Amino acid sequence: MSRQILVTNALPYANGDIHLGHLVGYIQADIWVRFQRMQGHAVHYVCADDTHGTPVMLRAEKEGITPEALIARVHGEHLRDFSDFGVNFDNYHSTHSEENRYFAEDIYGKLKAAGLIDSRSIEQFYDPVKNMFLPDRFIKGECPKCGAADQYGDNCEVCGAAYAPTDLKNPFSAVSGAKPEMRRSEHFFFKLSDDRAVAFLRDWTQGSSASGTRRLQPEAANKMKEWLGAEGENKLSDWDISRDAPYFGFEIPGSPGKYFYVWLDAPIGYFASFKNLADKAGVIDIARFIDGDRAGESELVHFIGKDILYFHALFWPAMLHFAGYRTPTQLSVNGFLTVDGAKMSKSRGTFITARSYIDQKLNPEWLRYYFAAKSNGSMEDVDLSLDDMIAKVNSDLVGKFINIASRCAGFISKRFDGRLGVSDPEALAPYRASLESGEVARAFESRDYSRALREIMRLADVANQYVNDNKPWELTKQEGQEARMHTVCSTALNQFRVLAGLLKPILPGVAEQVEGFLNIAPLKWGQLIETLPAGHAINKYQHMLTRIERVQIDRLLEANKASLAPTTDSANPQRHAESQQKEAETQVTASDAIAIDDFAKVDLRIARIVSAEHVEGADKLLRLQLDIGEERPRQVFAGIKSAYDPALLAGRLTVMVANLAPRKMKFGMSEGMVLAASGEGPGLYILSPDNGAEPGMRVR
Ligand code: B3M
Ligand code: ZN
Repeated sequence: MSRQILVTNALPYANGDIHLGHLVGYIQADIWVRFQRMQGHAVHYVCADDTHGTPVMLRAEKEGITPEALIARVHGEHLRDFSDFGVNFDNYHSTHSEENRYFAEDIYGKLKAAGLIDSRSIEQFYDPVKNMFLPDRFIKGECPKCGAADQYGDNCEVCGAAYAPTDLKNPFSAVSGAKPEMRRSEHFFFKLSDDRAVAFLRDWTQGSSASGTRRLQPEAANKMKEWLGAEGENKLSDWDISRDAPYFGFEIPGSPGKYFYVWLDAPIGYFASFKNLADKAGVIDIARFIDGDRAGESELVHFIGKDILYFHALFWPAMLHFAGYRTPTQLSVNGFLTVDGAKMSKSRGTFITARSYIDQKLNPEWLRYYFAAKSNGSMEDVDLSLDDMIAKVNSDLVGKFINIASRCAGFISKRFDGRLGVSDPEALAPYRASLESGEVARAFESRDYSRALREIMRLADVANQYVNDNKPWELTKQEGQEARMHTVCSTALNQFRVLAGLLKPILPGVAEQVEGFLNIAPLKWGQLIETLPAGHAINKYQHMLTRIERVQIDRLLEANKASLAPTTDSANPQRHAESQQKEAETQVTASDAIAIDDFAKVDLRIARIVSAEHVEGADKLLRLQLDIGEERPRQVFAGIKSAYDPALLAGRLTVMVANLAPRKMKFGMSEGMVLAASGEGPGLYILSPDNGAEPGMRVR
């Protein structure tokens, strides 16, 4: 029976570029969708941009455009990135849409009617310069635990402590630099701590859907157990779902000046995109996919990253359930992407954007193949090991798979007028057995693509072995071996056809070329077991996939480094990088070399800027108090007034020369010197140490 499946990917936020880390989940979902369609199931695959909230509002303001203009531009960029990687949504919509407003209001109204919306007054940081309440990520200050400067309002990147923004020491607004004030305001809450919600979630997160599949992967289900606490315990807090104006989003009906929090309407965007598709297509029965009492008639499958599990396994199903909608059949949660074993890094160039990959002319199917080979259906992180990717693509795809066709096709077109001969059933038997066992199909179904590929590559080995054993290039020279050679090449091409079919969910582009070459209708799973008969005409073989060369990867890394170089010459990053290098070279030769002992005479220390203030009567200087772990802070006058707002300096770490002879200045003693970088033009940049440095540490 044909299944009815609605598949979604997480909605990317509308203020940033798509990078390879995003693509892991999108490629995994797209492969699953293509597989299901090859099986003959009906799949609707939708996504949208997640557009609301403070970051989009502020970014648009900074660019001097409306939020609507910003999200329209980003929508185009995102959609183009996805389609260039073969991620083919049936619809790519926006959370800033009438459909989404409709569902958000409907769900909110029903939750309210169910007694699950509360309102209470809360105290929150307010930016008196920008006249707005500050989301946690726009408040910075010193970590209450370890004292590290410049930490975000919810957790410390240095010591890892989690806290409330109100716990920060010397907080400041990251928007204006102003010192925030505490203000009260009325907020709406979704009562997740309600007994009904807790009981529902305990059951939902551990259970299976009607079809028998577990809703959550085992690791995710365990995480939920932790979050929900033991039976009888209630660890859930109510969820704050409103924000005050100014906010880019949907105003809450009946509550002027209050807006739905971006995360309230973001997942609802799945339904909005689907409704938009249904309205355009005209033939989809949308109720079958979203109504609570028709859940048994269809499946709803969400592909998400593990960072947003909380939203999708707690808030979202609870919202849906208590508003009378169906809940997800399954969440497919993927881990983070690392590159060569490390977190993606802008300075190493491993923070690779989707666009740069395409611009550098790398083949998207290489990445699809590699991500598939590293995906096993678990929540583990996926490592993109660049040399391993090169090796795998070159040896598996080009060396084993494409090679079968390139070795045999020429004989068929030259010697047999492009017509196949009789195939050898014995050589096809392992293929038949594998297809009948359903091994590859089961692996695809459970999203264990690496297992699917192991079996597919085993079959590719079988074909290569067969060609090696039968050597058509020798048969062609031997008298009376014509028919044998015809059979060998035809058999190998039939093996190749099956492999292309099995790989088609992963490599849609290559599969399409194979279909053209073999002159066949689009490959379907159920037909793979058939054999192209003698007399079937194929087309001339054309090369389908090239090898990856290391230089292409190096260029890709370089491109992602260059785009992040300091912006003094941002219009031409290439030239900027070159001129920097020249400067460095001339310095080495031009300046007189010093011995290491000379350098060691300078006592450089990490210093915390305890306070910074203007100096009466000085137009260049700021008075700094610098803590370098001594009993009392040092006073230093620094000529950085043109470049820094003193309010933004307090709390920061920097580097100072601690053994400079004190100098008496008009305004007082200066007991050291702060280092700053400058170039020909205006602009001054004091130094910051990497995370982990402490006041008083020696720099050498
Ligand atoms: N936009 C992911 C993020 O920006 C978020 C996903 C929404 S899925 C409904 O971190
Ligand atoms: Zn800390």
